[in-house]
Amino acid sequence: MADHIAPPAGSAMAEPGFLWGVATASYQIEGAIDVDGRLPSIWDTFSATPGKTLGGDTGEHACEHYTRWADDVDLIAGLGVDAYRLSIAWPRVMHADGTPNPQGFDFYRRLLARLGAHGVQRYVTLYHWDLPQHLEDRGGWLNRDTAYRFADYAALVARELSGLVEGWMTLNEPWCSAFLGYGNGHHAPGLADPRFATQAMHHLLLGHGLALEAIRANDPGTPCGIVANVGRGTSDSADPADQEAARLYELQHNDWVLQPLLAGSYPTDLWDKLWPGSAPLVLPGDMDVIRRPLDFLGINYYFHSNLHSDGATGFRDVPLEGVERTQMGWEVCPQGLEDLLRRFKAVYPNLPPIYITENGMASDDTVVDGRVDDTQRQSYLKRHFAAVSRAMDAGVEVRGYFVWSLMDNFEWAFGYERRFGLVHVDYGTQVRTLKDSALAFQSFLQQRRAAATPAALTTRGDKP
Ligand code: IFM
Repeated sequence: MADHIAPPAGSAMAEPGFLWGVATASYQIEGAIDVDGRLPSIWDTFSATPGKTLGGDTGEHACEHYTRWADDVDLIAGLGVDAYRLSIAWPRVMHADGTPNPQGFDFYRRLLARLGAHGVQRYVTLYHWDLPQHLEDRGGWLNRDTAYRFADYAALVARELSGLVEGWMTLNEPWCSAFLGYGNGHHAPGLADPRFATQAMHHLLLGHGLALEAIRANDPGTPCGIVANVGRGTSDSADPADQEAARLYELQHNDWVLQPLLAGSYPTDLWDKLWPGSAPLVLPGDMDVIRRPLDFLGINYYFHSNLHSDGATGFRDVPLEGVERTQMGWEVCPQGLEDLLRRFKAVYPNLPPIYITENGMASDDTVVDGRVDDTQRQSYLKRHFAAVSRAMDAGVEVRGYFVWSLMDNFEWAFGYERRFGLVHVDYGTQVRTLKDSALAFQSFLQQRRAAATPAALTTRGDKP
């Protein structure tokens, strides 16, 4: 029998107005990479390159969501969530000449309509890392022009899917696109130079600001935001050099993205201290575009890191002994999420309302007699719900929480080995099995709905 996952008794997170959801991303679940006019993406190229992903895994089949989408929507609705966060694959919906691909849009229209028919709100990310390869061939995010192409794409999608979406998110985790993609090469396109990372980040954020305007012009009234991954970094050493290392870690992971978005400037210690000589080229007016007001901010949080000085200008990760870790090796630290939310509110007075757009963990889950015992995930989620609840009690406005992920999927450079899903996927048969955590989440959502007044329930499905 599944344990019960729930926020603490009396928490605002248990009220009907709080949005509970699950999340996925196009490349991680869709498969069908070469059908109905979909163009190649940088992740097709990268994952097909020997040595880039664990076991040589690619997104070629993934969860076959492109053909199994209707059953997957029913699965989502069956969980009882209020909302589903998904992403649109840019190479599926836009031809290289900028014109729409009707077959790609048909897929997303049917998907979004079925979600809507079930009363599930739709939160749509425009860019979750699957850049069309033809744009990478012209420099990708190192080319300023890509920011303008992204705005064209955002305008097209907002126009085509207007009325089917309750919330738009421009970019997912620009830190990962910039740093892992162009700074250390762990992700597509696999380039490794901090000067590339800072320039890519600038163009990503510029693209975000341009896209906000494009979305608002083409789907007026639907809230728009961006999703940032954040990391908690502290040091177990009181040595000032190690304390400074922890400060630089958070600067690099969090403020590199949040400061330009919310304060219109970059934390210059990035190029004055951490990566000397890596300042990006910023043109007059760019920061005003980047700091355009957000309707909400998505926060993705997973773990804590312990930092020491690297003996020069940077930091190094010194993993703590004897702490709880996930299948990814990530240190479990719910308190870090509360700390960060409180810090962001203190540092950025104009912090918009927050959605936790991703939180969850990977474990080596197996189906035994039709059941998946994922006790650690249930405990992980419950403790993170409590951390968010404490941050809300301290005055941080959090409006919703999306568990990552709906189902096991392609975990980028780690392929299919790492399982983040509430739902187990057998990649041989594509059978989906609700893990105990999914059953526990479902049971919490059912109880919450049963306790809600009829008046509160009629607001479900309305735009926030
Ligand atoms: O799977 C990813 C997701 O695509 C982006 N955020 C982190 C998740 C877990 O690594």
